[in-house]
Amino acid sequence: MTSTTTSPAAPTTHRIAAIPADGVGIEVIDAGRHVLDVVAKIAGDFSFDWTEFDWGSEYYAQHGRMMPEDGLETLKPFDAIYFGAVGWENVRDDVSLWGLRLNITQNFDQWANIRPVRFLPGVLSPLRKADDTQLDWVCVRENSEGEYAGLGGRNLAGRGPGNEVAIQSSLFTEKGCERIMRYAFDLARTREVKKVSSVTKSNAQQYGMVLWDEVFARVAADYPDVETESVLVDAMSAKFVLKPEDLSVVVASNLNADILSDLGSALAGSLGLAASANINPERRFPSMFEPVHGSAPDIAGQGICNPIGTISSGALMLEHLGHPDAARVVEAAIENVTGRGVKTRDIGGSASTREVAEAVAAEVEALWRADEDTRTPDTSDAALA
Ligand code: GGG
Repeated sequence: MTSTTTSPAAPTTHRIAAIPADGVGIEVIDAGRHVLDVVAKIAGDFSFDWTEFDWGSEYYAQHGRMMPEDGLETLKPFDAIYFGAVGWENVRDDVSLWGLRLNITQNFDQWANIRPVRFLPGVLSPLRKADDTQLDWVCVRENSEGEYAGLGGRNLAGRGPGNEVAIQSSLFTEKGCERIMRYAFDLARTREVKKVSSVTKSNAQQYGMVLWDEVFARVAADYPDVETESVLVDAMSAKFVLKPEDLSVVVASNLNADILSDLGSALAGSLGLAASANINPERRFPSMFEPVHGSAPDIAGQGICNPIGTISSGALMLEHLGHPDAARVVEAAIENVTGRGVKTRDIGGSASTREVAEAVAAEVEALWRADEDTRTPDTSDAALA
């Protein structure tokens, strides 16, 4: 006789490489992992199998490099990477950045860097209009070329002090521009306000940025349902402050988006709030999730840094791994926790990093239980893959 009962599907295990790296990276990754483990436990249909790597500036002090020579090969089989922050005083900043973070983003072709700008309840924004205006936009950063192409060199040092020259070239390819712009348009279509703002500087940069503008116009023609604008980077920085309610998706080159997204998170209240996903949309390589902030040596090791950017990056990772319900619950938990005033000192509170993480984890648990009856199991292809 054949049994008609079906046993529940075995939980999916996601293999995650954690790279806390430098300074506050260690504290925020610890906090983020705590929340993610609680989410997985309570959701029940997935779990995390963490492998932590001690790569970073201390590793450099011992080995003369930021990560092992075969580090990329080691990372390749993982489902995702959860990254802290890079940069410490013992290693020149360009060496640490290129030796670890950019080594991963560039070689794993994580060409889309998604940086949401979220205004949270209970967090005071320096913008007065944030008090009574709904503000919420996403910076889409071209993450593989542009000003970060790493092309150039230095010469003529031999002529003596004051005579050296350097060239740092930007690289703009039609393919590189087109793929990030299509990503931005596709994202805009999922949002309430269907609009893409392209950030340019084609009045001064007559080659790369003119190509950028031309590709934007061509791609925009395929999305007639999405409103567009093209704004010079200087005007866009003013617009972030003066008319942010006009923004939904902002697509920009590598450097421009890096600067603008810092401005965005400062306007939302703190750099410590900003999340980021470095995505390889083709899924040929693992994608990497990290807070926007750096290693913050001035407060590192004190247990007072803000973990929200890292926890929110964890929500982006959950979404990427096929758990949108879990991602939404983490986002809602963060809102409830800041709304209740459980905040680190950069946003006007007195809670420690760990206290915020524990409060978010407890809130996740409470929200999940409250919503249990209405939630259906996640059976999407991505979740089952
Ligand atoms: N978690 C992000 C991080 O560590 N950033 C360090 C940094 O200096 N980044 C500069 C950049 O990526 O443009």
